[in-house]
Amino acid sequence: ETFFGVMAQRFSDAELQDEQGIHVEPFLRACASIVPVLDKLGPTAFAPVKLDFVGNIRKITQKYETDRAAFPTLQSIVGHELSSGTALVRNSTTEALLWLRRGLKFLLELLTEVREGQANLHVALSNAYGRTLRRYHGWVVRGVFALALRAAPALDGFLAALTAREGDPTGPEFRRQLNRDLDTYLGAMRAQLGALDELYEQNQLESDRVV
Ligand code: 6S8
Repeated sequence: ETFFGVMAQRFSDAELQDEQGIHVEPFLRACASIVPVLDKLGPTAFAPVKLDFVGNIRKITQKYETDRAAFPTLQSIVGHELSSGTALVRNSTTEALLWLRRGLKFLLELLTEVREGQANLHVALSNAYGRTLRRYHGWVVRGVFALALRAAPALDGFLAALTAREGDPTGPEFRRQLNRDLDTYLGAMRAQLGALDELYEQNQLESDRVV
């Protein structure tokens, strides 16, 4: 059994609602469910990555909790900030979601590389990074990525972190199950990120500012 079989909440459990609204709670739970794998892979080496990722989940949660009824979907939160003119201010929820979304795109690309058979995790990580986060990072943050890359395990270690229990086999049967789980997981993730892309493009919330 793979991690995807036992994780608390998957993107595939947070189905897209009418008019492509993404419900806040299942989406944020699906994001939070990724964190245990990061902890398993390297609590120290990936601490900055985790801090950033969890920080953005927390920022969106806090906004959501100010008025759950008014904010059923991510779109409703961004829409509210757009109409009050606060979407583009520093530390807005729209900004937190922008970065959360970028991190998820990185993960989507990484897992897609693995699903498609990339046997070298470092290559998969570099490819995913080059296609997603790298363009938004200045040299300091690129250095943080380089350090994370050095701390990353080989593919076997990564796959071991994706087993549900200690001692699960990483043989062909596990791999087949993992591929099936990834197809479901990545399909749902791609759909939700696509809906968020649309939200950000339509409202010109995309930014190419480098951090
Ligand atoms: C901007 C920026 N955030 C921040 O400055 C950067 C932080 C450090 C990121 C380094 C990049 C490293 C990525 C490599 C990951 C390697 C994993 C290795 C696994 C083997 C923004 O920050 C704030 O977010 C925003 O709130 C606001 O304050 O300007 C704004 C103001 O600044 C980023 O670039 C976002 C980086 C997010 C990376 C998240 C990746 C986590 C996802 C998954 C990792 C792998 C998990 C394992 C598989 C799980 C299977 C289910």
